[in-house]
Amino acid sequence: MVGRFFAVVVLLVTLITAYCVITHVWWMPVDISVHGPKIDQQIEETIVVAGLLFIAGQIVLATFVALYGGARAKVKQIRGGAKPLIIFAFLLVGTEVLALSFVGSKAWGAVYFTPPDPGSMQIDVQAGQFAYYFRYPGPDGKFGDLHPELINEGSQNYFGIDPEHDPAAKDDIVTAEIAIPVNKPILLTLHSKDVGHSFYVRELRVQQDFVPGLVIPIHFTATQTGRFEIVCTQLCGLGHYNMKAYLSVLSQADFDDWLKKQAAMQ
Ligand SMILES: [Cu+2]
Repeated sequence: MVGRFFAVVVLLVTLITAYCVITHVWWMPVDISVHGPKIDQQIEETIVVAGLLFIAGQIVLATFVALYGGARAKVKQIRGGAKPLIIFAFLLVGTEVLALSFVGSKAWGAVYFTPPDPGSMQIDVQAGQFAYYFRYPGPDGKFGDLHPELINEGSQNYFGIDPEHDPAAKDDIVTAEIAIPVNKPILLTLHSKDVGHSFYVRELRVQQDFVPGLVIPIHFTATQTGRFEIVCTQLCGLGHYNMKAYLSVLSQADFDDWLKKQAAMQ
């Protein structure tokens, strides 16, 4: 009796879970990137494969529990031990993971093994406990050199640039929010001034860690205008929960206006 009751519970949990996944009750937000559809397709495929195995596993569990569970349960040694079963499971799961990695490498390669478009707009990003700062090269199109020893929150020199001695740094535009033109390839170069952080924009399907001491490039093209949240997804200290910024995807004209206003505020 207990066994059958538990089997029904297992099947109900399976049905409700499958329903929520299939009807996308909790699902990803809309994708606004050029590379995103490949990632979404990969996630769908992974969920289908994992979901079918999950359902099959739950049905087997429910069957065994209905047949042998409850008061009739007896501990019985499988003849010859469970070794063959474990080897079989090991090979099955191993093959599945390998197959998914192989298929998924296409989506991964589209993000990481494709060089950025040569016409990309480069924006420098500095992460630090617990904020992001962004840097545009200004009218000369050149970034000033970085001198970490010059980083100073008090004088708002978040990147450690030297505008007094470095002509390329003079017109650099440093902002607390990032704006980009829609349909324009963007290349971000990520720096961290203290610990590991992360740049995560759900709608862009971009999630990349910052590592102190490294300059990490990441590129993407946004296809829709709007305002999106950037959150830090690496536990980076007490203020981690509050580490966020906003990304505005604007039309080219709006972007030009925005950048002009930011330049005037430097
Ligand atoms: Cu952080």
